[in-house]
Amino acid sequence: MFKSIICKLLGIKYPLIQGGMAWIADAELASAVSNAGALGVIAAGYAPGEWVREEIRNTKRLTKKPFGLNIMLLNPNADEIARIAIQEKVKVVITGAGNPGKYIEMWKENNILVFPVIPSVALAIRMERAGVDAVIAEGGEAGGHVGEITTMSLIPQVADAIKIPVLAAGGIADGRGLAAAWMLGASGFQIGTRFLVAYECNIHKNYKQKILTAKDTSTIVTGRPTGHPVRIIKNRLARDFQQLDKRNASLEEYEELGKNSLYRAVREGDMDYGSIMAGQSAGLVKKEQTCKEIIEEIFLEAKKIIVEKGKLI
Ligand code: TUI
Repeated sequence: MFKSIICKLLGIKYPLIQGGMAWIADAELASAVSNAGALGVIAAGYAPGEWVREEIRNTKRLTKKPFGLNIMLLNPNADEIARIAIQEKVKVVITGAGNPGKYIEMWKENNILVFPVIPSVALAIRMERAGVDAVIAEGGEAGGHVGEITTMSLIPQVADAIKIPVLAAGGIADGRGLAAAWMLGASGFQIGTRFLVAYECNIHKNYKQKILTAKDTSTIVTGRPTGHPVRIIKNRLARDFQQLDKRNASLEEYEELGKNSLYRAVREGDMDYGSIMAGQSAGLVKKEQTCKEIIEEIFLEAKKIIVEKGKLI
């Protein structure tokens, strides 16, 4: 069950990709996810190229299974990282926060699979035409930089609009969400928030605690006027960003407030002025587990639900 085209394309057991969380998704997390049979992903985030190269090499030491590299296209080093993906023979590149059009030909010539994250049908169509292998359609429930359309509405519309495989992201944290996304037409999934509390996830314990105690209403999207809206857990930083949103502040003011804020949350555990990126599904995340336990539990639950609900029809 859930054996899909994505398993075949990537050479993995479960059609699940770990979200490419900036400052968070390192070699340890990526290799743990890959060793458990899904696709682990290193997040380049805002990191320099040399850090990315090192993490790719470290991941290769920690797993013999396939893994991916997430390139966040707002990174000023994106061009260099795009070339590092080729030099280091990465199997699959996932892109976020922009249109990867200018890199696609070069990656495809080097036999790299390309899975862009897209927030709309229009971009999905453009990406299919540009020759990508699959798209990750991400609903606005996701954490971090988000689009406006919800997963429930986005997945079936993207699935109808293109022929290449669609992976669903945003709001999925358990077997119920995964089963629902499968029914909407997804042949694979991306999960970020639930992996934040994995034992193999190297973030500050305060960050994990925030996820474990989050409720349905704990997150908020700020920064819409900048064109780069971001979903984070509500705290003093979120409140100050909201003030900027209200008075149409300048980009410089956003930059000043946001500077190093993700690092402050992830590494220093600053829960007041750190940027605690998380999806709305944080309210579903109640316990720390290994990546293997998380993955196996989600797929077992999804399978049970589909079988049991099927009997009612
Ligand atoms: O990229 C993400 N999530 C992220 S990136 C990030 S780092 C960051 N920090 C502060 C501000 C901005 C970024 C934290 N979380 N998810 C994938 C994603 N991609 N969501 C939305 C998009 C997207 C948006 C516009 C993809 C393509 C796109 O194209 C616009 C265009 O250029 O056509």
